[in-house]
Amino acid sequence: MKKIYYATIVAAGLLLGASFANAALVFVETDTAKRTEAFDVPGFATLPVGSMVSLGHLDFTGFGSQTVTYTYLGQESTFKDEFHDLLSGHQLLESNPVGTSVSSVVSVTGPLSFEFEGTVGKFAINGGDWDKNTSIGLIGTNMLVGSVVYDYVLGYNDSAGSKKLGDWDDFVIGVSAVPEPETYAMLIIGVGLIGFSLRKQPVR
Ligand SMILES: [Ca+2]
Ligand SMILES: [Ca+2]
Repeated sequence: MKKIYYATIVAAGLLLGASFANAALVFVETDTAKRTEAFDVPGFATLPVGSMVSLGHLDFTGFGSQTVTYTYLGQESTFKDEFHDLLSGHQLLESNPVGTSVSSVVSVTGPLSFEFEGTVGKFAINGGDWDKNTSIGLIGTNMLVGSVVYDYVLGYNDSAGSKKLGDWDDFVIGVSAVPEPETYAMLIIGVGLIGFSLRKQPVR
């Protein structure tokens, strides 16, 4: 009986951990825009001209420490665009092979600390300023690209005539968060303590 009891608690902890991991990142929509050009990065299902795109920023809302990984998925820029993970100081470049990733350990809630750069010195900061006519768009959520599912896929629009004109394929990244091992451990201990205290309560 006891064994089943503890196995249930551990299973509940793991389930909770998995659901928290999925819920660690949230895209905050601040505007919308319409695709006026084709999305030309290979490996994506068709994203038709005329469909709407959410514009905004990606927040960390998880607890504990989580490793956030940014993966380069391709580009259709006529400029040299870049992605900067400002927390680790690492960058993704157009010269990197598709699938190249950088990561950093995040423990502070709020906008993730990254930016896109295009046309030299023209930035779109996640949760901060966007230089004129640049924007960060949501391409997909829990999206399968190649053989990998990313929590979020983001596309940068580097210099369209206006925010209403674009394709959000000028630098495309996949973003996923995974809890650090000690965060899982804390969670399992927490669930265990809740189970223990429930068990101590007298039956009425
Ligand atoms: Ca395009
Ligand atoms: Ca483009």
